Amino acid sequence: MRISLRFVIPLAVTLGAIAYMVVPLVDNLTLKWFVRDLDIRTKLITTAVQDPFVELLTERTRDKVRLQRVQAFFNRILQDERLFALGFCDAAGTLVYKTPTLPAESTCRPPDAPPEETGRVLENQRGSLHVSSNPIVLEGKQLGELLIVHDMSFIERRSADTKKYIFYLFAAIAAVVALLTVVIAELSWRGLLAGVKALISGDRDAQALDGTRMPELRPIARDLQALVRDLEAERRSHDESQIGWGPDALRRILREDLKGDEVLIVSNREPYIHERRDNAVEIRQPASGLVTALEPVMRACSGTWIAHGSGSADREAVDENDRVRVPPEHPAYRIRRVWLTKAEEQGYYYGFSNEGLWPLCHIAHVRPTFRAADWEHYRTVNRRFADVVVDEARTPDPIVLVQDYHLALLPRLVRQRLPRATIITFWHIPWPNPEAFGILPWREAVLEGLLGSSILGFHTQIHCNNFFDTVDRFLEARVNRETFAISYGGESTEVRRYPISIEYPPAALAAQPPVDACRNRIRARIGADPDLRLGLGVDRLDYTKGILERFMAVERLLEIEPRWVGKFSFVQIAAPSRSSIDEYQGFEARVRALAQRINRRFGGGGYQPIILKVEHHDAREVYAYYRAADVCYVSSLHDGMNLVAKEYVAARDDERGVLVLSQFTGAARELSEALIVNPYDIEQSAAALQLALTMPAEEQRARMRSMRSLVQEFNVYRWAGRMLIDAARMRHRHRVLSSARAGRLHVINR
Ligand code: ADQ
Repeated sequence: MRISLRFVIPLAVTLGAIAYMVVPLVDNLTLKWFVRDLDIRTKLITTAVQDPFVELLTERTRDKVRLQRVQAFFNRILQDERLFALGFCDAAGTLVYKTPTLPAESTCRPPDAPPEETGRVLENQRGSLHVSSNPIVLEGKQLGELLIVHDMSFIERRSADTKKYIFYLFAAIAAVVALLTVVIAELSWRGLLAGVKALISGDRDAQALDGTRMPELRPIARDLQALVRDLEAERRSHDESQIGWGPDALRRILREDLKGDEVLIVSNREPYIHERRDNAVEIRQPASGLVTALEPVMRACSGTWIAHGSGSADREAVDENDRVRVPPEHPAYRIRRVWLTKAEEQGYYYGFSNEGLWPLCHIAHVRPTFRAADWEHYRTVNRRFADVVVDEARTPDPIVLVQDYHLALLPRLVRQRLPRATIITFWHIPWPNPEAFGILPWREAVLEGLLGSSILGFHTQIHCNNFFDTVDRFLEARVNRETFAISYGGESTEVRRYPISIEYPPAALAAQPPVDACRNRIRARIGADPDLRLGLGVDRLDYTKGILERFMAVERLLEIEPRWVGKFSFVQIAAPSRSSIDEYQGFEARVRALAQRINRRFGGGGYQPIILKVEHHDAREVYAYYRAADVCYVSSLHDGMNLVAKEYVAARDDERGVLVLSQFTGAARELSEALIVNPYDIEQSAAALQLALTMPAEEQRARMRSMRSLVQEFNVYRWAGRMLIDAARMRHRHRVLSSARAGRLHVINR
């Protein structure tokens, strides 16, 4: 229907135009051309008859004889079928000779009339006649004028024929034009639709191609793209909020959005460590936020986790390819272990990563140490990890999730060898401002390494912004803060905020007894009265966690509120960490000394205000402490996120307990119902502890409920899922671009 209208309308319009404009125009033109032809013909005839006619006019004879001879002469000339009549006007303007056909309207011109350039057209009952007056001259003297009258009926006949043919011709052209209009309209409509669809689908690469094919779309493309991006973002956030985020959602993304594509995780720390104790091999999970976060992802996608084999029995546990399937009880994925020498581990892990990058990125007033030898080890180990990634990859375009500051050079190394891989790097610690980062002697190399990533993630927007500022300062890169992308060396890296979280509900919560039972059990374990109010700190023993400041706040609380002496204790669970580094040994010593001093000052008779447990705990054990504590104090001096804060909230299904949280954690940006403090401000922190210990149950419940729903909604599956969804979107775009390119090459090659 649409197509037939597109055909009929242009056809009707064209035929109308022929009838009302083309035919009269053609009529007029052909008449003009024929009149001009007749003028020329007349002149030819005049020239041809001039001499014999002059002879006739001037011969000495009687008038009657001359009349007969002229009549005969005229009759001979009139044998030409187009000539209709002839006449002769003498010099005085009197008609002297004429054929009987000469119409009365063909009169002689006055003797002094200027010569005629063209003939006149006369209409009489016979039709149209062409009349022209042609001078007959003898030796420069005009004898008179020869009237030559042409019959124009043949012109009308021809004109009618011409009109007919022209009408047919134009009708045929109209039909072709109408047909072409239909085809072109259909094609360009489809093209336009395809262009708009490409824009709407958010396919920037396809848009670029269509943009070159359809330059008319370019002016609106940018606006449309911005609109589409907004709509897409809105749709994504809408969709995201609709998803019930759990292992099934991740599996669905991996299956549907990523079509079961290969996933590799690369991190320094392995999720399971095999240790030899006495004569047995023990398997333990390290106290690491990173492992806590990524283990559920790996379980969901059954991929490969590449990590440093650091356990004393790790080599015994692997197969001939250095692989081991985990978790031990229900194997769901595999670890590929990377072996390092003692010197490499020392230089790469303890040296450059933890004495260099860690203090560089955390504002905790510990000076970073940069040694050239450590840097060399760091480069060597990053290359070795890259080799293993390439070795483990079964496809040319795996999704590689690179974890943390130990592997800053890896993204570029992998990109060079697997250019089609989607590399998502997540930086778990803060990113400093350019001034702070600028002291790193190999700052450009680290930045270049990270910019090998397809996507680079941080916990907070501040860290993303600091990264943009740093790249802007030290590299010749194009930083686009509107699209959150950095272009460097012809490649693009999207820099995004992905606040990490925890599994919800946490697996370690599943077998927990009720809160009251946990309270009693924990108090019994520390040899305390069941009514003792309990504060809790859970950390790796690290100077960034603010453990000293935390103890000082407890001390200050006991000073200003002595009623808590004997009635309140603070349990610090501190997992030993990086203990071969001097700074950490010194820190542990300072923590122990401060705890002892406070205990000496306020303790006695079995009561200890600070209960310090420097040891690793099983996750279930940690959760039992969370459930038993009245207050949990997270006092980090600087922390990317801090998962302890979220774990405490998740553990409190009784909606009781108070979280005191440092403003310098990423978590403080999300858990605003916590009591937010500056841990350097001991007075304020002590006041917050006091407030927590005296907070009415209703207020505790309201705050806890709100934080729990946030952690539930924004759990670790959502953190990983958002990255995977973004990776899927990016891969889809690249596929469209590649197939468009292939199509183009195909056309060019033909
Ligand atoms: P971490 O600095 O390790 O993580 P955090 O986020 O608090 O810090 O995670 C620590 C994890 O270890 C928690 O799951 C906690 O339960 C566990 N843990 C701590 N002490 C323990 C102990 N004694 N025994 C057993 N388990 C213990 C880094 C960054 C953080 C970021 C995470 C995740 O420094 O800012 O939140 O990565 O990205």
